[in-house]
Amino acid sequence: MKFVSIIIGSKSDYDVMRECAKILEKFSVMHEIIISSAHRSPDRTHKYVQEAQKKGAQVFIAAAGMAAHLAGVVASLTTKPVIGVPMSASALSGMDALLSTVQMPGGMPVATVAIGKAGAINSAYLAMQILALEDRELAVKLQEDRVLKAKKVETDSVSIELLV
Ligand code: RP5
Repeated sequence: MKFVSIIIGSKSDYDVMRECAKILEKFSVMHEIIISSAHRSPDRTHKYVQEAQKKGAQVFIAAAGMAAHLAGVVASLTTKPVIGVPMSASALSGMDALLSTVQMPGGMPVATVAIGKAGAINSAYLAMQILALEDRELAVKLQEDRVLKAKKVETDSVSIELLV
């Protein structure tokens, strides 16, 4: 069973990362979401990544805030693509997590998306774009979504042009 694995560092990340799961649900892409921390539960994180790979995880999405090492740790445990989502969870508004997530050493990539909600959403889209390389049906759905987005720009524009 092929699926997308979403790992969040804390329950406090859930509300934002729900946005990621919602997009995957909308496109009927199989996924699972668990809480596991690079710092607070390192053994659980290691065990989970190994088991998820065996179960069929194709892409990992790892979201964490503050000194966010979760995505990097996941990347160290798998050669599947890892997408990191920096959470805004401290006085630094996610800049800490952004730098911790994006600044991986050469040869250990984490595809890092934007801080917070936009990143959560884009992590789902990026995961689907990776899956769509070998899934024609999903590729067509993503293309149709782009067409709808472009149409929405036009209808939104018309709605405000009429107000002038
Ligand atoms: C990180 O620390 C988590 O991913 C979360 O974003 C942040 C704060 O965690 P809590 O103290 O809210 O559990 O590990």
